[in-house]
Amino acid sequence: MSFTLPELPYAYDALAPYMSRETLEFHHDKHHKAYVDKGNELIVGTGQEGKSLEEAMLWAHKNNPGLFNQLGQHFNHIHFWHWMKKGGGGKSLPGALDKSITGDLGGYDAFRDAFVKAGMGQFGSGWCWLAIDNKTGKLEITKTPNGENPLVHGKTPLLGCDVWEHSYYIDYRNARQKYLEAFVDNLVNWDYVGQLFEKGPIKLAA
Ligand code: MN3
Repeated sequence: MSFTLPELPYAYDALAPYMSRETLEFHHDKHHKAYVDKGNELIVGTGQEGKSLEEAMLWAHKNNPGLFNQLGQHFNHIHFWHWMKKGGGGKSLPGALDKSITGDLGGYDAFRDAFVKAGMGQFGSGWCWLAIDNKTGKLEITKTPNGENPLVHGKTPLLGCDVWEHSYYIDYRNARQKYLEAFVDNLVNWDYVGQLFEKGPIKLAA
């Protein structure tokens, strides 16, 4: 079984003006597609064909960095499209998630501040995250370089923002902070984040 590029869960112009049709056309149709195509090419002969994306990704993280770059980014982008919606963002969090954000992170405003700071603090390409630490069960804000994600560090991603320049340069040029603020304030699909929170930690055999 090979990996496939999922359709966007909304129209290309649905997220405008916060994320334009042009950005989504390049980001989904070119960048995400390239991760899928290259991942399918590099996985041949590794023994990981037919494994789930998460299992193959975790294997590649330890054994095959070139393949990991592609599979990590495929995993991240599958979720990234669902982490946004038209009319999203702001404080409309599901109750249980809101409670944990208050308990573990000090409330929504502290979350917003830490999430934007993590995205700004990631030098070069990467991602910033809201994740569950699988060991403690607590929420935390993290950042990762390139195609890495919290899963390879024993954590479960609930929300991630892509801070590769291809995600914001068309709409925001070099203003990464404006992009991060627009993502949190106007795009986050809290319903999807809440669903992942309810599912709880993803635990994979190492
Ligand atoms: Mn990207």
